[in-house]
Amino acid sequence: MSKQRIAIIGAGPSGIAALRAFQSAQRQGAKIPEVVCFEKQDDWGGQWNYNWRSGIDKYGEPVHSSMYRNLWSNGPKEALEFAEYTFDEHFGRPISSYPPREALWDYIDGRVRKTDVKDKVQFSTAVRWIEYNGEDDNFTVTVENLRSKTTSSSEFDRVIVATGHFSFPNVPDVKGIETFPGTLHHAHDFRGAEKLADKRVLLIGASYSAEDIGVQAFKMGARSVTMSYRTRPQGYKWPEGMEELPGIDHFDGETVHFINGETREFDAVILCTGYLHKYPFLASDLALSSPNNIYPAGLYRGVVWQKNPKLYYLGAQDQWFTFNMFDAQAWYVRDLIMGRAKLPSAEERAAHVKQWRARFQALDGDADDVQFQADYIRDLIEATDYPMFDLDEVVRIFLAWKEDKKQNILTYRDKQHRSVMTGTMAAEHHTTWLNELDDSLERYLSTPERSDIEELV
Ligand code: FAD
Ligand code: NA7
Repeated sequence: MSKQRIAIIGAGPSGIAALRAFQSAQRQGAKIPEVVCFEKQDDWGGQWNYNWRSGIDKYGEPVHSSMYRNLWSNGPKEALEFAEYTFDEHFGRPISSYPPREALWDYIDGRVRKTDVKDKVQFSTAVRWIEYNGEDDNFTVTVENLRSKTTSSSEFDRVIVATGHFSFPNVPDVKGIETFPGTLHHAHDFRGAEKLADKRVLLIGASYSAEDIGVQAFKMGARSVTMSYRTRPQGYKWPEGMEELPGIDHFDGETVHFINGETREFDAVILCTGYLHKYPFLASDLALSSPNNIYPAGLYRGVVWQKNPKLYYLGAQDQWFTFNMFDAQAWYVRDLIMGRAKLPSAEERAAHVKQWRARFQALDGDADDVQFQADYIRDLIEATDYPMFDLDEVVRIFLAWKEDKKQNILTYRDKQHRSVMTGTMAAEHHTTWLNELDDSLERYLSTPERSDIEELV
């Protein structure tokens, strides 16, 4: 029998998790399928692979990453740590709980840097179309090599979609917004807050992007930061100069009228209105369509496409947990593909999805959400040989993080948490987040003289 061929679409943290899962089985002596990963960027890391460009990349493709220069982890690193590659192993010493983007990219890369996993990735290669062939029960995957501008097609037995879902901006219409004379972007195109210094900034949205771009703008000296919520305010104790207002009724030039009757004038507007699940290389019967939530409909155990169980999605959920959840998903999908785990019948799968969806729909607030996602991951790990870790302790870390944010949204990143993988307590960083203006890995890992620090305070 010829080897199964597996296509992985995307080499972000989820795609790398899939590559790593197969490699791990191979290291234990198992015969693994032929795996090919297609990645449209020149390097891996997905969102963490920062791109100074916005809009269109050098190949004329939509820029994938929504990350900005000044981004630091917005959750504690202890909640995303790989169970089989720890921060201690990577950095060789304790680091702080909220590393900047470059340090996290280095960690993701470090796990697989010294292996042959990278050889399985075809970089600068965009997947254009995936067709399911009913008769042969396989998929034709058509790709374009963006460097040579050549297209080619080949057959695969299974497809793992790992293209992320924070890349295609959700851009709502707002009455009169076309009359706004200042700068107007979506968070996807935001690359750094420096140019917001002295500006009156409006952020539309009330989730992670609004919160973090808001505090970045504050840090970089924005004259004022106003965040507009649709459903409910974020409710943090904002420092002077930051405020939350309800929805927008309309724009009239630089003046914005809010639905509570208040008005403000702005120089810059950033739409922090989230992202769309969009899979332009899949027909509608294969493409996931969902709002951003932690249990999208149509996926058995959050990964198997119910309508065609040879198609899998990784990382399709809204994310409390990230890297270690992608690992758990990847290990489970690998085991299904390699016949180590049994796929239940369509009816059993549907019943399972129904049960988890019902639980998901009854969730009431953040604490419930985090616990739900922890239970979801536990269920996957129990079905695989991925190392189990103390998920309940990670839930407590998340709740402590939420509490720290409630206490002070500007200082939560200066707190330390303990790794559930190694027991190591995070180090105190040499400079507080508010005072640190250099986000480079070099600076992060350096040990500056005390006077350097004091100069910044
Ligand atoms: P992605 O990282 O999005 O990777 C998908 C990959 O697929 C990309 O490399 C892309 O180029 C490739 N791809 C897409 N389409 C194609 C195609 N047609 N053909 C070939 N390749 C394709 N998580 C945290 O844990 N902590 C944080 O602090 C944090 N901050 C974030 C901040 C921002 C602004 C955003 C947007 C996300 C943040 N996240 C954070 C969540 C982040 O999405 C995950 O950490 C992680 O990157 C998701 O991994 P992924 O592999 O599923 O998707
Ligand atoms: P999210 O978490 O999906 O949040 C989107 C926000 O945008 C949310 O507050 C929505 O309000 C709001 N939204 C959506 N549409 C509208 C309209 N039409 N008007 C006003 N407000 C709207 O996206 P984020 O970008 O914040 O975060 C995504 C990832 O990036 C996350 O993983 C981070 O780590 C970084 P709602 O509450 O639904 O009323």
